[in-house]
Amino acid sequence: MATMADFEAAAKRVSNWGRWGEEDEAGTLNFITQEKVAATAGLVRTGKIFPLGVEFGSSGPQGEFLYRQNPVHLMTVDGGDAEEFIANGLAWEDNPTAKQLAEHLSASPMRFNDDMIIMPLQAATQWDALSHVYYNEQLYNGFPSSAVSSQGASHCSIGAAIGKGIVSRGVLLDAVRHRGLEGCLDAENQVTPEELDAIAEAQGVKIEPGDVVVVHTGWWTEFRRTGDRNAPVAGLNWRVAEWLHAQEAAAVACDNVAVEHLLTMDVEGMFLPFHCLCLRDMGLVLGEFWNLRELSADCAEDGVFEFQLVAPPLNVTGAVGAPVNPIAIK
Ligand code: UVW
Repeated sequence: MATMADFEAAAKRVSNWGRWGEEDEAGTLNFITQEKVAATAGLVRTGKIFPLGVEFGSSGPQGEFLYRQNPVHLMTVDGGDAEEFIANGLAWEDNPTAKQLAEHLSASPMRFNDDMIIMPLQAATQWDALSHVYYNEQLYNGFPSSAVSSQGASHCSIGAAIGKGIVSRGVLLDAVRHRGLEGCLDAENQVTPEELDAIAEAQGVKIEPGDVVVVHTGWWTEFRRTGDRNAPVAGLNWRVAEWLHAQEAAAVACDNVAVEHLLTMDVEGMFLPFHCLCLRDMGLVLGEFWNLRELSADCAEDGVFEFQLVAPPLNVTGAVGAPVNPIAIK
């Protein structure tokens, strides 16, 4: 097992604090330049679209921990309400605007439906903002952890990512197919930097600065097959943070719960070391619960592992993470 001294040395090596200025809150998304975005247009060759967002609903992946639940979706209005309202009036009769609405509805066949959703922003397909995870009371770029209060994050919220798109070249590294598996990676067997190099070489693809690295672990496919929310998570080894730093990647995303491997403590005294290095030291956002099944099948078929990735997070004020429906376009 790695020691805290190993972790601290790695943190120093990958640190991007000050790299884009003292006030920077966008971190490695700064690698996505205007030229980089323009070049993604050339990656669209067939017009095939792969929505990578999973469904936000009651059968989602949450539930094992009380602090995160699956979305609760409620209807607040449906067409039948109008009939009831027109027929019985109720308290809306006291409100002139509502009264006018009732008159319009009764004079017209038009009806409408409205709904609302209650959910943790981390419920399903999401980006972790840079304020999501920290240690030693500091966020990315040295902002104090007190920047996150009951009012939300005043620094390093998901809003810092909004201005950057997120649009870039996405590259799929398919650990499942590389290991010759059909389903999910063996949870004991972490994805290492060396394996990512081997996958990239075997796929004939090279990671370039500003890329969003997307790693297929098969977890989502396994979850849909078994419904087991607690299925052991195979993911990236903590040392992959240094690998991403060396590639100058803009972000990383996986089809699993936490991007990183969750089964064991790999650094003595530090839980979620990959999160800590990526979010807090490098300033690199993490994408979780991405559905890579169809994209993986298509990439295996045509041998093209790069695509235009369009993945803007929902712009929630002060949020430490946000839902996203990423689209890969080939
Ligand atoms: C934690 O659970 C802390 O992080 P994540 O949702 O990013 O896996």
